[in-house]
Amino acid sequence: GFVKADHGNCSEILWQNLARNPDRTAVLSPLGTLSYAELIAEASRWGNAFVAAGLTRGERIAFFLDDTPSFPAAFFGAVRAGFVPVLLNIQTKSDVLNYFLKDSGARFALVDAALAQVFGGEALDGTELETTIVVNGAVSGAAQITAAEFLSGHSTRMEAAETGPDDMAFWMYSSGSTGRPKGIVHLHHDMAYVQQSFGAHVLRLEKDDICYSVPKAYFAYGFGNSIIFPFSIGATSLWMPGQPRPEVVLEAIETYRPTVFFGLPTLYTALARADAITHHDLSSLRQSMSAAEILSEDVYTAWKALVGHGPTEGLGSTELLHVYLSNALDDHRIGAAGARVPGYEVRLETPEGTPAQPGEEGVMFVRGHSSAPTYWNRPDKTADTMRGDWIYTGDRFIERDGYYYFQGRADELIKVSGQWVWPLEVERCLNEHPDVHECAVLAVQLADKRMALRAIVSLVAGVGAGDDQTLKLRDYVKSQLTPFKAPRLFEYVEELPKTGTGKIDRQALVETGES
Ligand code: 3SK
Repeated sequence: GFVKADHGNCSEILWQNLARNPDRTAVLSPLGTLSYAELIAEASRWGNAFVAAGLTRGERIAFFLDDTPSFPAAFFGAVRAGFVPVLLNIQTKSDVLNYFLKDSGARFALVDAALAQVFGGEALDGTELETTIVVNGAVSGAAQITAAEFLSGHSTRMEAAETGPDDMAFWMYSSGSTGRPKGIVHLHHDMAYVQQSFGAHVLRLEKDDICYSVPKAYFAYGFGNSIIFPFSIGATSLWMPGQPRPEVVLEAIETYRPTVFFGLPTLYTALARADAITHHDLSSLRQSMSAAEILSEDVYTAWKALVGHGPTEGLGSTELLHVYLSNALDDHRIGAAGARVPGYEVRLETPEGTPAQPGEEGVMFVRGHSSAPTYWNRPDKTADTMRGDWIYTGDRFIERDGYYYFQGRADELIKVSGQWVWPLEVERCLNEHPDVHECAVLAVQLADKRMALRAIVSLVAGVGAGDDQTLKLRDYVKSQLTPFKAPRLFEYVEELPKTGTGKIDRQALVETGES
């Protein structure tokens, strides 16, 4: 059975490797390689340095870090000492950063040198921040010190603080598709549970595996891929800083020869279309995973033709910490987010509050022992989402043969010409048109207060935008769906804005529609 892990301190995930395989490679990166013994020594220095700096148990430390070896070292040092890393999206702009710092009350922050400029001025106004520790480079402002200085003289050994399994361990913020982002509080036992469930039952890494997660570790999906799964079994994790442009990713695969690759649909789409793909040796890959959004059949097939296997699709959430619905490596249903991952219970509820029958649509609830108990300081949002031990996901699904098919968000239904439309259905239809590279369909209120659909479309290379194109796409939707589902407004963009996690940034699109 699945039980709440009894890890009193989640740093045990890393520390157990000290006795088991101290000399195996824990971390690979362009900035250097660390064995498990070296990573643990480095993490100890961080933990001891935080204690010496006078932090108190449970105190938050803001992490504004790219994927480099400093991330896991500082993370494990902080949690081992009983402090709480707040893992921030490094694409955050200064106004939202200011909100994160105020909301978390962090006095200490870790920032990559390449990002240190953002950590000044507006971002710090009115916050409690006292010390910014700059990793991987030089300081660029007052109240900043380098990691070398901060860590200097601290011991490379460290005992775990007396935390318990239900104590707060780390936070991540929801990307906030609407409203203010919420601080998602995870506990010390959550990481081990994710390994027991998705790690042991779906991913099933071997010790010789090298994991490469393009989604970064501040994102829950990347955090599991780069930290929880490889370190739980003594495998290797590749940490690549910088923008994951297709050429960079392909080069990294050729150079570091990862065996297990983690991406998102937008990345697989870009890689499958990159001219350079056929010039790179991708033969090290034995398994690829995808999450967060639906992967199109074309991209699944293109990836399979390139590397010999399609990406295994799953779906998770930051509230649950990782994936709770997944396809299996040897049983993949195209278009399905997946089946329930062992260790999680899922149920679909109809709008009437009754259990949805197979083939009937319902909103998904999930439970399992890795779920965040609360949002920080947001009792209203906590009550909306954390319902007893169930998490209300707000995602609508249909279940067939134990596999779940995503139908859109529960809050996205809009009424056009007196009839209900799910924007996702229109998006899917447009995405099937050969001229469309990607698109988003949103509701927009017209001057006379009626609602209409607005499509924001990026066309494939070589196809021109304009009224003729709009007519063509509108006619296509009319022919495939029903006429009232054809968007009234079409806008063409080079590229759709993405969140730090690679999803289409719908909130940014809503804002451009309002201006
Ligand atoms: O979006 C997802 O599918 C996901 C997967 C794992 C962890 C976190 C998230 C949001």
